[in-house]
Amino acid sequence: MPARIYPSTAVAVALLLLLVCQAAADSVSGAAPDSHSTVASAEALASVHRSGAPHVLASAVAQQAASPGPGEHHLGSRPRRPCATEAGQAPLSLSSPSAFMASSLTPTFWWGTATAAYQVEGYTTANGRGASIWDTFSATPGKTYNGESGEKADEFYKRYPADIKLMQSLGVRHFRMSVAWPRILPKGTGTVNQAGVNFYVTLVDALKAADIQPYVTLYHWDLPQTLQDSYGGWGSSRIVNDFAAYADVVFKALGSRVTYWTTFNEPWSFCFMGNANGQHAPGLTDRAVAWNCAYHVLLAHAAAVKKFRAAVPGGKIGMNINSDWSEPFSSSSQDQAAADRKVEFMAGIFGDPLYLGDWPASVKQRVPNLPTITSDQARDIKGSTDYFALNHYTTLYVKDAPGAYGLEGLLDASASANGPEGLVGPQADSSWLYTVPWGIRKMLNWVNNRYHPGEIYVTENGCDVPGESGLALPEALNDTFRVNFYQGYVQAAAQAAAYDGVPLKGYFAWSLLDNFEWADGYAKRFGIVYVDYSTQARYVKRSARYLANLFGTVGSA
Ligand code: PNW
Repeated sequence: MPARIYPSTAVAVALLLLLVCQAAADSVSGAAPDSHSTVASAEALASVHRSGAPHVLASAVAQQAASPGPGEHHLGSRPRRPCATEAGQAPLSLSSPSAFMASSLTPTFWWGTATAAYQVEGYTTANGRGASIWDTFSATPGKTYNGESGEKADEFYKRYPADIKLMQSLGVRHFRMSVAWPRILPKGTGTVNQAGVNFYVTLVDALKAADIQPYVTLYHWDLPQTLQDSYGGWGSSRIVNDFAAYADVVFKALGSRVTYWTTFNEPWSFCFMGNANGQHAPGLTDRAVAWNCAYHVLLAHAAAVKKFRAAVPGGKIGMNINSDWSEPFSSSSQDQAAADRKVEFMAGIFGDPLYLGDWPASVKQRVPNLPTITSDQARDIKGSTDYFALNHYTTLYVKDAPGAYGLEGLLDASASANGPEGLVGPQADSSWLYTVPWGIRKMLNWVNNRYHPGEIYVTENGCDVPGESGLALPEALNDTFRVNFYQGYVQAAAQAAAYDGVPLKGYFAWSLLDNFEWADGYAKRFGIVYVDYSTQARYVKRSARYLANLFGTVGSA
């Protein structure tokens, strides 16, 4: 672990809150043309708190999370400055906020941006890379928007030196990236492609030379096609040893350079969207395969972690678990139980085995032919992560609905963005994404109270902006919707840490660059940096400058 981690979480969190407030104040008080919408958002957030909505809670845990922290109920009802007392701390000098951030906050909290290999690298046939299931899926008519693929993406494979400079200019100190399995082992197993290994060694060294710590995910969805073809990929137990062998190659190549790792990005997404509703690669529609995938992911994780302990002493490893927050539609015990169940069917599918040693009881009761986690397997799986990595975007209202199915199977619950008081929050460009800052606070509390993981990192959070792809460049760069999203979510996450005792250690914005958004192709833009795909030019959006301010360096681009 790098030396700049944290003597005191409490102090770091208080400083984080102070900084979020300060950055908000900066964006409001500066000459920024988006000041009105930033103010508007702060007021919208305040009205949620004022109205007490949502006042129906999933559990005692959530009740604790929902209780206002000191000063919180004042949000928006008074000028933004000064904010120091919101963290319960004596006011600090804010005469030089940038220096304050750089010297006090940055050293104690991880600010980062996140990407994934297939979404940014391009050069999908260069230097011996084999085909992945996403190359095949994208090339299948009707599977992705306009038939788009990651063939070019952001050309990060060649352009990473300039992108690293860009990150430096934004004060980014941590960079979440993934390794493409088919670059390392073009056929999934067997002969190592040294050119692929060299690419990641060079990239990691370049990041470190720029004082940016790489945070490496081994699998962000680009399975070598040969493994899908030969035995059905994640549907087969044969994947377990193949993944562990691949992981070991990467641990040996990068283990002396990288401290923080994750095995899998969002297994819920790739198992269920890839195998149950077929919207992602490999495009299957068989729930039984999706549950086998989840099971094999857990076994493959445990097998890889065994290799990790031997190859990377002192390293830390986790799994990026994604979950929406589920807010009960009403205060009835049935709706509360339904909301609990919905989170158990998302975060709990992986979180429960990793921290508690078995599937959630609600899952065991409902999923037919659920693979059994044996006591031997549980011994390896339970306790195999060093920290909790949460990917979180949105919240839905959940009602008890006996007989109702979700993507995972029988849930006896239904979910909707429509709550008792209207829409849960402003809708982003993606139909599944609504801006709901209070949801991240509740989600963090759920994770902390159920698993007590000791350290929690938010490893993805961000949004696309309604209509952004249709906007002219100047309008796209003035992304106040995204500024408001980040402001709300970072503030709510900081409240979870400061008021609820959540051990939040870092935050990664998804994403550094507009990139290949899977089935949505290039139509959805999640970047804090705009990419003109016809020229590959990068343009810093307002949200990047907002985050740069948070990250400790006032952005100037
Ligand atoms: C995550 N959904 O994917 C992934 O980790 C990223 O690669 C992706 O770009 C990002 O979130 C934004 O979508 C998701 O439909 C894909 O609910 C789809 C969903 C959620 C997350």
